[in-house]
Amino acid sequence: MAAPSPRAGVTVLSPQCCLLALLVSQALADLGEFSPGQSVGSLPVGAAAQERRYLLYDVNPPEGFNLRRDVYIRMASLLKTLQKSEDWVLVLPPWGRLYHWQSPDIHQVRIPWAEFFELKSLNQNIPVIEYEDFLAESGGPFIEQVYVLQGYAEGWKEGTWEEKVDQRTCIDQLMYSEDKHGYYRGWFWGYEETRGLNVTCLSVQGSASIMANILLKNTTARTIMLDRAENLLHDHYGGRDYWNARRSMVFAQHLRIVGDEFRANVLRSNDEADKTIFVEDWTRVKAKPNMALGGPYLAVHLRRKDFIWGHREDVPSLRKAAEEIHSLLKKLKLKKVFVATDADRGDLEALRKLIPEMVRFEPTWEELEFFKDGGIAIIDQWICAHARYFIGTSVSTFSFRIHEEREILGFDPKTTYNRFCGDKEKNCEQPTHWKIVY
Ligand SMILES: Nc1nc2c(ncn2[C@@H]2O[C@H](COP(=O)(O)OP(=O)(O)O)[C@@H](O)[C@H]2O)c(=O)[nH]1
Ligand SMILES: [Mg+2]
Repeated sequence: MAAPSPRAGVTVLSPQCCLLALLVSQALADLGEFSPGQSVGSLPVGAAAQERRYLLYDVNPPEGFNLRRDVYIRMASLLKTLQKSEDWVLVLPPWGRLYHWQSPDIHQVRIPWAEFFELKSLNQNIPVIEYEDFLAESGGPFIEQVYVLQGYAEGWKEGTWEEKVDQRTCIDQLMYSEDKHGYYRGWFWGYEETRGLNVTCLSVQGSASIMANILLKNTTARTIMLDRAENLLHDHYGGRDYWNARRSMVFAQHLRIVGDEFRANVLRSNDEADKTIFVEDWTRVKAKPNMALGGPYLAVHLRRKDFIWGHREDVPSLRKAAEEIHSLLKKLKLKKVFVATDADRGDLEALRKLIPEMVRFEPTWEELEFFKDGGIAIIDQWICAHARYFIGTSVSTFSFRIHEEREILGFDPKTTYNRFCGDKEKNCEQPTHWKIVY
């Protein structure tokens, strides 16, 4: 659907449109440019009042679903830091246009977070709202300040790591362009009517919370977007805040239900027998070590596609993976293997021949249309998270998120932090165990 252009809006002389135009130009006149020396104290009275401020963000387009989930955790830390000084809320970037979401004929853009995660659970960690609620609440499709985050053109000097942020000229070609009215247009999650009022490039080096000073002191904008937010690092990877944010990312109930039904019907797996009781309120969960048993099946995540195109040494051939699966089934005295994979049709046929007993979650077209590629990926992850034993693919964030889910459920780390080795890989180092900090 094409959004009406502002030009069309101005030529149609309805009273509402003119009032809006007036308000917008007023708002524009009130806005200051980014100036590093500007402090809240020097602003006109009222501008820095205790009004709610909105933090928006986006990630480099080629990044997949599971790295994006990681960037959310970094933004949650920043929001926590901001909240110590002012009332801030994180606006959840709608999902869409992801490279891996290739199912044809399904409209996969402007997807709200509630389709994948429980908003109530997220809100128990930090205040969050969906983008559409932001539009309603903030009164219009304008983002006052867009900061495009980038590294430093000169890189960093060896041995002198310091955390810093500086306004710099943009290194890459800007993905925003100014329209006739001086508004910035670009990719705002498929909301074509959204525009930025200011776009500035910032070179950043450090953890997410280094942005706090800029947001609190160097700008009075109430709505601020950090684009390319993956340039910021974790405040403290694996620390308490990290895990609180991670634990708050509870999968949406409708996806859990489908995963649980599949577990029950196809894998004879249920929470009571598996000792994986799900508690709705994550703040009250504290898994005892090695508490979970898991369902009577082996789960594997076989990442293919772009992971094999580069002939990576740490990714196995299907034959090697099948050998490993059979040897694990024997060792673990299990009969069933659940396979989560992004393999193409050819690879799937080959897999079926190599592992005839393999079980997969294969959605009907209706299910795919309803849950979308992101939902199917979550159902796969949920089923993998409940298995007696899991083995994943080297440095896949899809596999990493399964590790975390199993950690939350209280599995013995030996049954979780495993990965396939490449056919000729010499030092097949296994994934790191990240223990929950409660
Ligand atoms: N349903 C499903 N999708 C997968 C699986 N493996 C990969 N994908 C898709 O491919 C994407 C991989 O990108 P990403 O999430 O960034 O993980 P990474 O690239 O493996 O680190 C996922 O988000 C899914 O869309 C799988 O086992 N099941
Ligand atoms: Mg990826």
